[in-house]
Order: sequence, then structure tokens, then C-alpha cells
Amino acid sequence: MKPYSLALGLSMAFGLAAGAQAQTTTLKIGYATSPESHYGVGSKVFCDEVEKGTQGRYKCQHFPNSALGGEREQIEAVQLGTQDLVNTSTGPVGNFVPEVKIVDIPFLFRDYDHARKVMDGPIGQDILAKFPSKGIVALAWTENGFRHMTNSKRDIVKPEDAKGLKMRTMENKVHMDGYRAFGILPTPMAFPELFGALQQGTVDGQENPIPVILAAKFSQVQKHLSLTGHVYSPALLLLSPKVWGKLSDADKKVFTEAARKAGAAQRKKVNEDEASGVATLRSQGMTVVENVDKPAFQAALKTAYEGYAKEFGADNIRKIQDVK
Ligand code: EAX
Repeated sequence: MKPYSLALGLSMAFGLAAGAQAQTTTLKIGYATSPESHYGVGSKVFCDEVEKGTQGRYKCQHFPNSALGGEREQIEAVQLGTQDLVNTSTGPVGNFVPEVKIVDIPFLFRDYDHARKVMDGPIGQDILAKFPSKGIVALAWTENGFRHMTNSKRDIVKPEDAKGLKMRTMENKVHMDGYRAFGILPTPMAFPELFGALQQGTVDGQENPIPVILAAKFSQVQKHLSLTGHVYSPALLLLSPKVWGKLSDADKKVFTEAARKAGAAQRKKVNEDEASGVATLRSQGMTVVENVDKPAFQAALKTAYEGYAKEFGADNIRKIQDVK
């Protein structure tokens, strides 16, 4: 081999190596809570699987703890393509994709098995298919959990106990309509503002799943926890269409499968937090009401459900309730 061809061969090899390196795309992923929380666990599984499945062509940079803003802002950024991914509750999602709102109805799901079955079945998968026409790609359902009420004033056993309490809610009309029927004064607010609002007493309470109450350290600013489980809070792994449009069919499969695994891991972490979280919150000084009068809360929703039936169709609500 002549010296110049060796040199050419080497520079081609280096050129290729440098080229391969330049092709690594770093995706920005954001979520509301810490890396150790359910959102962090699910997001990490997604990113690890994507990195592995694309041989390192794609990897993530994580922005936990609402570092990229509230969930509404992050969804907007994903739609615009200035953020690549968000692992978000459905809280503000119905404002972008109205078909999502039906799963935000209070007391719609009996338990975790029921909720997960609906999300993984045809109803949930049909909802995911509605996103692209709104400029968002929904890769999979993840999970936030059943929401419970906390407040600084008193134990809540029945709706009368919640009456008159000023409670932060998500920016979600379906929730707010239901909570008004409980007698609560709903105050919509982005999650990053919530801890301060509770600390300063701008609101008396809030409602969130155990994994969020733990991760956000609400026991530092809230005395009373009631296991109302008044609504299931689904979550979603959303991707910017700008990224999706550049993926090969094989990479699309990798992303979708990674998101499915992320959803499973996130649910597993929710299960773990549910199993140990109440004891943890008690040890942090919260009083916990376990025997909530759920039938009374459900009964309070009678008129709100008439509104839901009008908006979403009684049949569609029944279809979800009938999933066994
Ligand atoms: O998604 O805004 C909320 O209360 C959400 O449950 C929380 O940010 C996690």
C-alpha cells in the first residue's frame, strides 16, 4: 500500500468517525417532579431505551422539577418544536386535544386496574391517535395516579368538610366543574407556583397523587391529607412532530416501544409510592383520613355528570365505565 493511500484511508476512517459523532441528537425532555419521582423514573427508562435502540444516535438531556416551566408551557413548546419531549399529566392537555378531556372526569375509574386497562385498550389508543392533527405526537400513556386532597385547615371526610376551601387545581375545566360540586373554590394555577402559594396561604389546599405529594414535599406546607381518590390523573409522553418527522420507520418503532416501557416503569413507581407513601407522609407529620365518604363525594357530582354527558356523550362515558 502506498503511503498516500494509507493516509487517505486513515482520514476517511476518522472522517466517518467524526461524522457518526456529529449525528448524535440530544433531545430535551421536561417534567414536573424530581429525577427520583415517577416522572423521572419513566423518563429515564424512555431515554435509556431510545439511546440503546438507536445505537446512541439519540439521547436525552433531562429537565426535571419544572425547569422548563409549567405543563401547559411545556406542551406549547413541544408543539412549537423548541422542546422535544414532555412527560406530563393530562391537566392542561384537553386545551390542546379536546378528546382527552373525557378521561379527566372525576370518579370515572374504579381503581388502577380499570384505568390502566382503558388507557391500554382501544379507547385510550384512539385518544392517542387524535394528537397529530393538533401538532403533537403522543407516544404512550404514562401515569400520575389517583388524586387526593390536602389542605392546611381541617380533615376532609365528606364534601361538607371541603366546602369553602380555596384549592389550587390544574388548568382543567372538567376537574374544576366537578370540584365546584364538592363545594371547593377551585383556583387554577401552574404547578411550579403551587408550593409557594401553599406556603404563603394564597390557597388553603391542593389535590395531587401520593407520588407528587411526596416528591413536591407538600407535607412541609400542608397538615391534612384525605385519601379522596376523587379523580384518576393519567399522564402522557409527548414528542415534537419536528423530531418525529425526521425519524426512520425503524427509529419510530424504537421510540414507541421505549415509551411503552417508560409507561410501565412509571406505573410501577406509582404502585411503590402508593404502597409506602401514606406511612411516609404520616411520619412527616400529616394527619391522614383513610375512611373518606366516597359515596357522598360521588353523589355531589350528580349535576356535574349531566354536564359531562352533554359534552362527551353518555354512551362514551358508559363505555369507559363498562370496561371490566
Ligand atoms: O403532573 O399540576 C399538577 O398538579 C400535576 O399533577 C403535577 O404537576 C404532575
